[in-house]
Amino acid sequence: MSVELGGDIIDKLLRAGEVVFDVLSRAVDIVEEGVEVAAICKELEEAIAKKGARPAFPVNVSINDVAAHYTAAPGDKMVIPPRSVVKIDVGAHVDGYIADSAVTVVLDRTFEPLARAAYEALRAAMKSLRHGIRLGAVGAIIEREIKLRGFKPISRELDNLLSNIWSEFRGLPFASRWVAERWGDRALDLLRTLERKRRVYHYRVLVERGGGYVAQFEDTVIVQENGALPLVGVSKLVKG
Ligand SMILES: [Co+2]
Repeated sequence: MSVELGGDIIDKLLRAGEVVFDVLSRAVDIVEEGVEVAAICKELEEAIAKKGARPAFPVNVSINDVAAHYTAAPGDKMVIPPRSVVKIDVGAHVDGYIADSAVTVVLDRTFEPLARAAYEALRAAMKSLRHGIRLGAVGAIIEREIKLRGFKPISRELDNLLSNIWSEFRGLPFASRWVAERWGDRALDLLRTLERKRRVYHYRVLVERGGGYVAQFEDTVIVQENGALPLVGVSKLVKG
């Protein structure tokens, strides 16, 4: 698949990129031991808005063994711990055109080689990108770069499953049963890991608090000038 990007789109992408760059440089300055994660998220998200873009997702501040996707919860009192490894991941969009970028701030020099490995892996990946290269090949380059430096990449198996899930279900809800049917029991194990890592989410079963019985009828309608046009017409299923 190949998509031609018009000049106006490239402009928007570049503007989003500038905003993310400015915000990440601010991030590098403010991440310090004892600072509240919530304050970091808030300040950086406000900075995105001030610069005329909008967050493409909540600012992520992921610490130590948390690989990605932590953002402050309401009332979150978490602070940056001493000697930690802090990943700041920022996305901004201009009219839906997204730039997404992350940095690692290490608060202890011991972790510099780890951060360096991630950085060199990104550089190698960028050098390899061109029309027609397979994403799997880029993944292999990233993996090699990280292993070369004595570290372990975050499991490619998980990433593979995640991208399978994405292309199959397009971000729509799916059943773990479907995952097992398509990709087997191993995929089911991996799915549990993805849930723990909050890469995919469980829909909770809704239960009436008092244990009372519940009924449901539902339809989807297009609201028109003179009334509602039901897409399904579920009422025809009901006698009387
Ligand atoms: Co990101």
